[in-house]
Amino acid sequence: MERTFVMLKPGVVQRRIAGEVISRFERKGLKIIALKFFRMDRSMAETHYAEHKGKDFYDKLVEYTISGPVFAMILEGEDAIGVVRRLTGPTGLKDSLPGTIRGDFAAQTRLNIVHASDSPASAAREIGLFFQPGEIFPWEDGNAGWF
Ligand code: FUP
Repeated sequence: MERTFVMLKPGVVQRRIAGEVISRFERKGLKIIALKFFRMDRSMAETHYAEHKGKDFYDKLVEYTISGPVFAMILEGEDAIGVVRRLTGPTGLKDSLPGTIRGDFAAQTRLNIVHASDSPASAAREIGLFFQPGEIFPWEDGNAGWF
């Protein structure tokens, strides 16, 4: 089992599509084991996107990230990092195909709706940045064999 970090960015809240996006992760069979709704401050957004500091899109990316509340969550499942990245689709608008979350809901690369960890190292870092251990609730289900 693997854990990954997913964030539904402010545009998801503004467009009232959070349920639809979360539903895609649930229907795949991933488990939500942590979830919070909050507005990030600038310093947290800058820490989260530190790898992009200095790039031309960085300032606007940070502004967008703190422009309103987000849903932050941890999803668990077999190969969860790869599974979630395939569900979200690639970063760039031109590469994200219909059927993926970004392909279906995002009209600009910068406003691409969701963030998802891209490696075990980033998943560990991001989970640690957004959640305390006591905010994570693993659970068992009787249908586990189906997923
Ligand atoms: P991802 O891991 O798919 O979220 O992609 P990145 O970490 O490379 O990019 C983080 C965010 O920066 C993207 F969600 C959108 C923004 N971005 C741009 O605005 N322009 C770019 O050319 C690349 C990324």
